Amino acid sequence: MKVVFIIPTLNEDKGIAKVIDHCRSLNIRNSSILVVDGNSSDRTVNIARQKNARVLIQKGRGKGAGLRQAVNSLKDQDIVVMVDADGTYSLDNVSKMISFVEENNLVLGNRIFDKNSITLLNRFGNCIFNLLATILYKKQIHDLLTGLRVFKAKTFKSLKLESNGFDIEAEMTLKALKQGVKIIEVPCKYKKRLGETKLNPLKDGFLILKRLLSIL
Ligand SMILES: Nc1nc2c(ncn2[C@@H]2O[C@H](COP(=O)(O)OP(=O)(O)O)[C@@H](O)[C@H]2O)c(=O)[nH]1
Ligand SMILES: [Mg+2]
Repeated sequence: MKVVFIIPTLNEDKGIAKVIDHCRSLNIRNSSILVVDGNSSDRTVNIARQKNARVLIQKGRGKGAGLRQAVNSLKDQDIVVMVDADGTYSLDNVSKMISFVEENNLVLGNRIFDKNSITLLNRFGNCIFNLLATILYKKQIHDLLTGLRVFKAKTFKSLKLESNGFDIEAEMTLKALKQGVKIIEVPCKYKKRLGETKLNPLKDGFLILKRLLSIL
């Protein structure tokens, strides 16, 4: 089976080279790298191409729209490793995560935050969303919004996701819970990001909340 690392980017010229190198250093058999770019105005796309990654320029903007476009371009059997381009996620457990994907169709990286890797506001938001999801869906999820995940393209497509923005992770986790997709969480270290965040805690927090309530 083929493994595809999908890396969504928007102006990530500080982190993209490091993340591509990190993915390659895992030496996963039959793997390739697909960068899906939301029309960056910096050198992200040039760097990704120099590093011999395949680059897909998405139509329009938004992490969710970009990821959906990227996964929809794959074959159903392909295994996707989804990871951000900002150097935050440790990939130490990715081989293990891939080995779990036959039994558990959605494998989530459960973030263990380094000091200063996340703002207090974001940490608070994460806690509230995890708590809400646990209460509403009656299954404990420790990290609903994690950006490191492994799944088959087929599973992703079956969820019929609609999010265009940073609500994509919430939608994916909650629809998987609702549809009885087996989920497993694997710990992953989370470091301070390279470059600047694209997430607006209040605007995107509200979008995520709206998404969470719409799936109930
Ligand atoms: N393709 C694509 N990727 C995006 C877009 N917006 C953000 N991203 C990427 O999504 C990932 C997560 O964004 P980030 O700013 O790190 O959000 P945070 O991790 O929640 O703080 C990063 O790799 C971004 O470059 C977009 O419009 N299109
Ligand atoms: Mg990030």
